[in-house]
Amino acid sequence: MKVKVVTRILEANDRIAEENRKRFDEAGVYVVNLMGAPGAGKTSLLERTIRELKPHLKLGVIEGDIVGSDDAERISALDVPVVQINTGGACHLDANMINEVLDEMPLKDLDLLIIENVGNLVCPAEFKVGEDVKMMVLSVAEGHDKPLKYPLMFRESSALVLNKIDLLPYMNTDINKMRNDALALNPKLKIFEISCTTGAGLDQWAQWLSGLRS
Ligand SMILES: Nc1nc2c(ncn2[C@@H]2O[C@H](COP(=O)(O)OP(=O)(O)OP(=O)(O)O)[C@@H](O)[C@H]2O)c(=O)[nH]1
Ligand SMILES: [Mg+2]
Repeated sequence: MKVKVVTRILEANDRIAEENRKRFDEAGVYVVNLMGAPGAGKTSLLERTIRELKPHLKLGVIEGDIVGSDDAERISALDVPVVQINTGGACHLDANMINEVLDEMPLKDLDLLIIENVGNLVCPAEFKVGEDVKMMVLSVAEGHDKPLKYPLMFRESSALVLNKIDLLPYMNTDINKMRNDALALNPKLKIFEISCTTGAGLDQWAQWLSGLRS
């Protein structure tokens, strides 16, 4: 019985995700669902990415957090359209939450919409929101055991950004193990090693991201 209920919730979510996807396609906007644990560096990556890509692409952002508008304020300072969703306790965004804010986003004017999911290494991977692709940020500070302990998000993502490589000299993290374990879970995963603090690796990431739409 419990399994049946969960299945129905996911089916209802998938139907709304399809609706969202249709609206994104009609508007011609490419949509990324960006996931990762609290503090991995999702908003920092967005700030860096916006600075790199703003001259070439029209970007928009939807921020998902349990409470507060800190992340939306950080993005708003860069002068791109942003909407903050507060889940009020839920540890992930779902398709309905996205559906409810779509009228507030100038979708037709955008090339790329990035949705920053609630900081969590598990739940966001279970819910489609209508995105073209899922991507994730994992910081080296989280430890090299994370891919094997939290496999779903690695399996669901098209790209993995290994962030905070500037901290490697101070950590016992084996970044090669992180990479290899992630690739064992998902051989198609595109992996970028970056530092939002120093800017290392950001060119390559931004170039790849901007090429996805075509
Ligand atoms: N050393 C270092 N710190 C970083 C880097 N990227 C982000 N940080 C710091 O990590 C902290 C968390 O960064 P955020 O970008 O807010 O992380 P987030 O994933 O958006 O966090 P939530 O939205 O709360 O899930 C901040 O203090 C950042 O300055 C990095 O490459 N190196
Ligand atoms: Mg954030």
